[in-house]
Amino acid sequence: MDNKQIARILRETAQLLEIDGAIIGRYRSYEKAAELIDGLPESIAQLVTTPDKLEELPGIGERMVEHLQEIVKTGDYALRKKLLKKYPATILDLLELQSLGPKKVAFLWSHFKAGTVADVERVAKEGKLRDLPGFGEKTEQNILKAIEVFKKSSGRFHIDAAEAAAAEIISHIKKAGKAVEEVTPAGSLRRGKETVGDLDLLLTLGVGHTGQKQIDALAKHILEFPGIDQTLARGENKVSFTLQNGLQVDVRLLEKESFGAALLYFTGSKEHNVALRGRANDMGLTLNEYALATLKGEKPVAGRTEEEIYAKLKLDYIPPELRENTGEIAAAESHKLPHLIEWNDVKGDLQMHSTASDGKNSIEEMAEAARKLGHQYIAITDHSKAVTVANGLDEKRMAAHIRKIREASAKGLGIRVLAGAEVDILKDGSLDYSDELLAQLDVVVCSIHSYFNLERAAMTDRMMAAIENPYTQIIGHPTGRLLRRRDPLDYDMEKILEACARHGVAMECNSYPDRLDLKDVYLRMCRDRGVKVVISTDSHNAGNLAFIRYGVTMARRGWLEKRDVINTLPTEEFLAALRAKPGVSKSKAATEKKSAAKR
Ligand code: DGT
Ligand code: CA
Ligand code: CA
Ligand code: ZN
Repeated sequence: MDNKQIARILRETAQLLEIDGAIIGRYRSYEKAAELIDGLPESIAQLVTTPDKLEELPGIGERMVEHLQEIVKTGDYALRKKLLKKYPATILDLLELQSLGPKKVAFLWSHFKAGTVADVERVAKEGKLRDLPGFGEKTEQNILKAIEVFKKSSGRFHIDAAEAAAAEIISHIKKAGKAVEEVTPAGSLRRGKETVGDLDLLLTLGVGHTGQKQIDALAKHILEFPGIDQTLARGENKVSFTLQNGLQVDVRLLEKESFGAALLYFTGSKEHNVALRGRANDMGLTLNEYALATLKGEKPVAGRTEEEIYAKLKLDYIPPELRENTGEIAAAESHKLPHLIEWNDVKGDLQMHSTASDGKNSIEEMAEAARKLGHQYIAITDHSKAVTVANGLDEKRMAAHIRKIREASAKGLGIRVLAGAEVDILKDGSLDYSDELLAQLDVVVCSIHSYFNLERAAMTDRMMAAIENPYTQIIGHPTGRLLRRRDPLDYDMEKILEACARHGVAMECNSYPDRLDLKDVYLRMCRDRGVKVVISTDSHNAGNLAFIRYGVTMARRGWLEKRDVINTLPTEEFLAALRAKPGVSKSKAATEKKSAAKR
């Protein structure tokens, strides 16, 4: 069991307890433990064997140690199971809807026995929610809106959840030993899509293990994976099942000779495959999941590796992230594919929160974790005062916080810590801090956290005003989307990117798995229009810093190269590449910052 799963069990227990009307202290302890464990680098499954060490962690007491031992040992938690007898598991879906918290969910359950999204939709459509205490007509509308978003994306899974599930299944399958040569994820996960509909795994059989009896034994082993909810199919060379969270998994068992052709086929996308097949046909060849072969006589010409198939099709190798039939085939033909950014190209992380606002770790802890990841610099960017729910800092607190960050950086933590803030873009597009305070910051990230539903024209004006503000350097999570939960803000992206290019404002590629904002198409527009991009994590704990990989994957899907992303530059060059603030020449800014760091 990995930390993510343990955290999920704890979080669900907390949510169910809260729905059940438990007192706050009771569910908060589960919630806190979940948050901690989610971001913990050490494995809980290991730590439970040394309870004393486990108890040293903040907020983990003797009782929680026992709970964790139970979870690691049994793979579940008795209290959670008991609560799931009382409430349907689908009640947890309701909490995913924006504008529904545990109190309201409990209320809906006790009044209408509404335990699924469909139930809630029905009572909302019947107009039964508007007169309830604490609801009102606006809430009813918002709930219906949230249900639309949920329905559009239901059945899809965040990339981190899909990746974690794949890793576990692969590790189980590999216990079969020599029967298995390799297991490789294909499909949308391999292409790095932000959400995944189902998992496609390709298994190559070990040499001498390709007999039907051996394959049957292997299929049986695969279906013993403990996380399986239902077995869907068990064919000659395919097994399909669902996991407890509803994710479907298809495992295809293949011989090595056709691995390349199968990998190409099952990686997709479908549109890329169709285009490749057309090209093959034009060349007198045929391409399927077994091989590339001659049209006449079906003599195989390639199949073991993707590289050899692309080469035979007279194409450069196309990285999976680009396989969407959006120009990659023409580019591969003319040797014009981008040299995509890689994750170790990134040298810093420019959005993260500390305990000063809604983060879980101190400045020093964030710095240490970032240093371990190999970063040369980070910016601590706590929230500004408008975001009261996230304990945003007023001007006085922020000024003190800036001093604290500079002191921490001066301590020599082995990494440069820049003083930043995530400054709210208010309804009218003005920023949440005075120019005087903004001038003191090294890094100014500006984001929208309120009034998500302005009309397109008003939202475009609001963004324009923020970009035209001379202190704005980076736009944080630019479209505000939450995958599976909230639609992107509606504004004229073309106009906004043109303004960013003109003013030297960078767009953030936010690596947080439920944001991944900007999306690939917009990142590619940034590249084509010369808009600078910054890849950041928006971390709320030290463990989140590793999310940077997902941002890099999105950047790759957006065809970005190292030179398109300014936080691939070393510290001073990065600072020089940020938009210079008024009255501060770039070279002067760099020297000032240098001496500030030395102080
Ligand atoms: P997903 O699961 O919705 O996130 O997206 P994919 O891309 O993983 O799609 P999936 O699981 O339906 O199929 C995996 C790959 O198999 C897909 O990317 C391309 C290939 N494939 C599936 N069905 C077809 C088809 O009808 N024609 C072609 N050419 N390829 C297909
Ligand atoms: Ca798939
Ligand atoms: Ca599939
Ligand atoms: Zn934010």
